[in-house]
Amino acid sequence: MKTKVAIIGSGPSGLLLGHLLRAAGIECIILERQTRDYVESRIRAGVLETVTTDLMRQLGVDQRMNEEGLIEEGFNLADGERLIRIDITRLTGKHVMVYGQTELTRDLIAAAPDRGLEIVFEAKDVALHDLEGSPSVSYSKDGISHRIECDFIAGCDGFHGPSRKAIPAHLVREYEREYPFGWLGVLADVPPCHPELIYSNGPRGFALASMRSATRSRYYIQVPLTEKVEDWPEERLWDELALRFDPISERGVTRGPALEMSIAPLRSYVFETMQHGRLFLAGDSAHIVPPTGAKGLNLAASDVAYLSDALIAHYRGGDDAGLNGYAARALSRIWKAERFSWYLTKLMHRFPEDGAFEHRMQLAELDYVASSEAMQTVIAENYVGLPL
Ligand code: RFL
Ligand code: PHB
Repeated sequence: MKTKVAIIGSGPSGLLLGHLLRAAGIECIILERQTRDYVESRIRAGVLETVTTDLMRQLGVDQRMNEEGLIEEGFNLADGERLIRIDITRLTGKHVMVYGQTELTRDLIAAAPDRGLEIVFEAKDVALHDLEGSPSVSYSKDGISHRIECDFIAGCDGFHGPSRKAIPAHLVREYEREYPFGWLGVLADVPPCHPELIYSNGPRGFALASMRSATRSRYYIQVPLTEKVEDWPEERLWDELALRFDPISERGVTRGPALEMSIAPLRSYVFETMQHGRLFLAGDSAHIVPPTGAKGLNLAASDVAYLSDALIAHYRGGDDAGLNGYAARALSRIWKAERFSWYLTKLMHRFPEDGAFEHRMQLAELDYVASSEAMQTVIAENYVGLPL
């Protein structure tokens, strides 16, 4: 088999890239290790920047998003006692949208056949070959081996995929920070406790009240890395959420059966070697942010906006400036989103190594944010997403 661009991974980065290339008439194919069902039911991000919603609109796959997505004109930071509202729209003229990554993924997969975008699910043993010469990707499906020869490989296979690992170790420049806690998340069909998101740094630690719709809530709390989902019977989690959000939210926490509960570790990571020969990395394969800034999916979208521009320029007129400059262009936005996610993580969580002084610093900073429009503007313009 032959194609122009072999894309590994059908998360948001691979799917958006595939659609952008197909819309420009460029042949490509997506290889995905998991089943379609698995990919479509993975619960992850919830907040989309304009960068991401604009791509969905440009691709004409925005109908359900326009109908069901919630426009968020502000969000709240809380210091345990009070809400500090960040009025995104007044401060930046923009807004974000609550629309689940799960829904976005479903929309992109559903639209693929009509747009001539082939996705091979359950592609096993994906391996990359000859990145500096004539690249190809091999895989097996139902016990049969396949090889796809291509011009370029897009590594959109997330943090654990094979693409990043195919880059020779001596070329690698990477930066990492792990955090000593994770987020325990719960999704339930109950109305959210508050009309807008609340990120809270209260006496019992960090918690986030988010949502997917007017009838579906998503909550998270900070937990030590040693804890497991089994340590958290549903009632224990609802009790904890009620303690944190009942005093500060409009309606208080409504309980309901959990549709999903999971623990995600928090990490900051940048793999600066985003290009090697004819391999280009995009999304979580090249960088991870802690979820506090709601940036991960949106960075995946901005990476593929740059990468699709560069590939289209290559095929239209042989102009390779975009491909040569891809990593530098993407990294300039990635590092700023890394900074913001790290900053908000530091401001809103209890770090086991921190004492009473550091907590006072957090409270003083939150008090400063509450009183300073300049600080609120800085937070709003980063949260809403920096321009492409
Ligand atoms: P993905 O989504 O991980 O997709 C990678 C795909 O590659 C496949 N794959 C392989 N395919 C073939 N062969 C192999 N060997 C393969 N190995 C892996 C995988 O099966 C998968 O389908 O990466 P992508 O596309 O770069 O997208 C990144 C986003 O998914 C991620 O950044 C966000 O979910 C992060 N994130 C959030 N981002 C936001 O912008 N806003 C948020 O509100 C937000 N909240 C979150 C989050 C992530 C979370 N978790 C669980 C990590 C909340 C949570 C709890
Ligand atoms: C979510 O709704 O899953 C969500 C929202 C905001 C974040 C992270 C996750 O910062």
